[in-house]
Amino acid sequence: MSTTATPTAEQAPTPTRIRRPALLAAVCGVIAIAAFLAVAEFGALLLGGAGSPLVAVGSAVIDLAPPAAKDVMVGLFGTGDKIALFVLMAVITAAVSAGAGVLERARPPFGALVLAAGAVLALVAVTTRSGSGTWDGAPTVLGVAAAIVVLRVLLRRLRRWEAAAAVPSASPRPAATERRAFLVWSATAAAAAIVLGGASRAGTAAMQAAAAARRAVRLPRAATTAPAVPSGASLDVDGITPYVTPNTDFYRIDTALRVPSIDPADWTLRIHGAVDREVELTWDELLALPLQEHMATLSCVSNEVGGDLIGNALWLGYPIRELLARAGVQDGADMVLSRSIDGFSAGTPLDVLQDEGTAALLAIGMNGEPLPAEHGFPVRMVVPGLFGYVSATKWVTELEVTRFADAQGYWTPRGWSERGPVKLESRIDTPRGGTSLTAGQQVAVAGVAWQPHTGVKAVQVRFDDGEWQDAELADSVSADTWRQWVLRWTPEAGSHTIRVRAVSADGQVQTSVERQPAPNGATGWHTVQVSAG
Ligand SMILES: Nc1nc2c(c(=O)[nH]1)N[C@H]1C(S)=C(S)[C@@H](COP(=O)(O)O)O[C@H]1N2
Ligand SMILES: [Mo]
Repeated sequence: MSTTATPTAEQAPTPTRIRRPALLAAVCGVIAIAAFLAVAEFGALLLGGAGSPLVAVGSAVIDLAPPAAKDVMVGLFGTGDKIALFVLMAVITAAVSAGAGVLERARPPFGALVLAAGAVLALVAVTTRSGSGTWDGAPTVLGVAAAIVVLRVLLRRLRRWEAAAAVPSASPRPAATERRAFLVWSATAAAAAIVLGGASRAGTAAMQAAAAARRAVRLPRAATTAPAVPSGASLDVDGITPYVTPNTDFYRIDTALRVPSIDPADWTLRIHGAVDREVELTWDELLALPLQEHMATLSCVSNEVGGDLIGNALWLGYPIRELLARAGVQDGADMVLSRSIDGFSAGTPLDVLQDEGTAALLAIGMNGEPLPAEHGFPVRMVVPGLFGYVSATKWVTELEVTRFADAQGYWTPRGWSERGPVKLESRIDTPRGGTSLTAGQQVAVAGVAWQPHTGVKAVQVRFDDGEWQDAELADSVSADTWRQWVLRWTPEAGSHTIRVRAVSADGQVQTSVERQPAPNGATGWHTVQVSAG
């Protein structure tokens, strides 16, 4: 072994010189913009397809382009002009972001500022689109934040590599290690952006396809139509909840981060478990069955006393009882676990679903329209008298006949009761709490009361510590819906407490006991404070 060797010189790696650091910085800029697009498209997907800066900027460019430019584009590319526009935009964006990368390496934070300036332009395009919503700017903001983080992280790796390559001894790690770290970070960021962006775009496309499929649906006529809503079901009182809730105002509760997109052509319902024969039903088969219209009030177990997680709609569907009969339910079963395409499930008592007198529907229509996407398109369940969490599975694809002892719905292991019959409740819609009334001037105290499937036969109102007074009750089409009520009242000067309670058709008086929604529904009297002067 030679003793004259100089170990330090041998161990020091030869500087791995970076030939084109500016080019690498440009690549970092392009990866950053890919991260921008990926995060923004993902955000747009979560917003239900709204707020995509890609789409908004494209549209803005089309709108703002002078006619001459349009003529040139159409002349050059014909009907491919839109695609050509996107390609052109992509080239320009890539060039600008490459420039931002180069600038950020040379003069931080000016590269990041270029990205931010681009995002501001995108934001203007997104927020000035007709019909844009409050949150539509969020994807762009999140996207540019991601882009700046990616750019700065990658350029830091690049600088460390440059430093290690230039002065090997000054670096704690050899240049080859820094080089590998830079490449791994860049490749990971690029791959993540491509995967997230691609999946998000595909998701948006699927959603738009489902929306188009929904628009193409023509609901069949019901074999059994619901009775017309009598005019007496709606009281003429300002501020009272309408008897039928318009779809756009109907409360929405679900665990879906993103509304499932289902093309009805691909939808099937599988009925299995403790049955004699499995049944599989397609959309076309469902539409060909004799459908039934039924109005029913749906409510959420999480509704607080006085809350608005409740709505009343005309549903169109097929009785679940008939489908269960077709499958042949076996002895010993007492529950149907319905599953949604997104993993939600509800455990509904079998006897309720089989009951001749309960219009438990596999519904496809809501107030004369196909179900809105967020209310379960193409198919959901509606079971009068049960809270939604144990019965109203949206985007339903599976009914498993089973037993409460063997299976649980989504919310049961999460602290909510296995069974969820709707409780007798009533609500004061008007006057609202805190209202200042005029003493001596008559006002309508009014609202709604419900115990779907049982029905409400009386509503009573109490002012301060006075006697309970019977309110006037509006009509309803059946015991499955809520009823409006009103009591005319002339307040004296001073502050007043108004309480309401309902009496069910079977004679139960709504309890005053105050309970929280968990584990099986809130109780108590809705109370509002008003003043008169
Ligand atoms: N797939 C699915 N269906 C679901 C839910 C859900 O989270 N996922 N929530 C249920 C609950 S808790 C309620 S109250 C009703 C609400 O129906 P709506 O959003 O149409 O008002 O849907 C039920 N069906
Ligand atoms: Mo719910």
